[in-house]
Amino acid sequence: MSLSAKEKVIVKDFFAKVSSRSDEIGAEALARLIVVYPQTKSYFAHWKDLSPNGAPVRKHGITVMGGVYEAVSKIDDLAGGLLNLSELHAFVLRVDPVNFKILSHCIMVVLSMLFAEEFTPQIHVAVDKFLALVALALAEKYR
Ligand code: HEG
Repeated sequence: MSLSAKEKVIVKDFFAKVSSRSDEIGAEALARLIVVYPQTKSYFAHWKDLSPNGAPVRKHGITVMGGVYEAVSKIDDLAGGLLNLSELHAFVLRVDPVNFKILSHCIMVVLSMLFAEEFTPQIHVAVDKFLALVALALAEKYR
């Protein structure tokens, strides 16, 4: 699977358009991740406050979206561009790659919620593919 040149433009344009609300997207997506898929909380057990709208969850949601924006900037070479992040998640954090797909799903839900008008089926399909490729790139170092 790969993104066409047109899909890359769609992804870049969409994330540029919603960038002013990036923090909100990330915080809401991470809050949903731990509420809807509580098994994911085990990775964040070292935080004092695991409440969905608490400071650590919000802050980490913002960090994760920073990673997503980094991926947008490296859209032509996701595997290479996200290598360091993949190594961190594989060898240090030991995050089961299935969780990348679960988080992608939460991001999609939040995008459709916050941008009901803008998130057209055409953008939906391109962003869905992009996030699947980001998940694949993050899992690169597991093999
Ligand atoms: Mg990960 C740290 C990005 C999915 C658990 N994650 C980080 C960091 C970034 C990032 C940028 C900080 C790296 C650093 O400090 O150098 N994460 C990122 C992306 C995605 C993702 C882009 C998927 C789109 N992370 C993810 C998932 C889990 C997870 C699904 C677990 C369910 N990440 C995780 C943990 C840390 C990071 C436990 C360390 C957090 C901390 O202790 O502060």
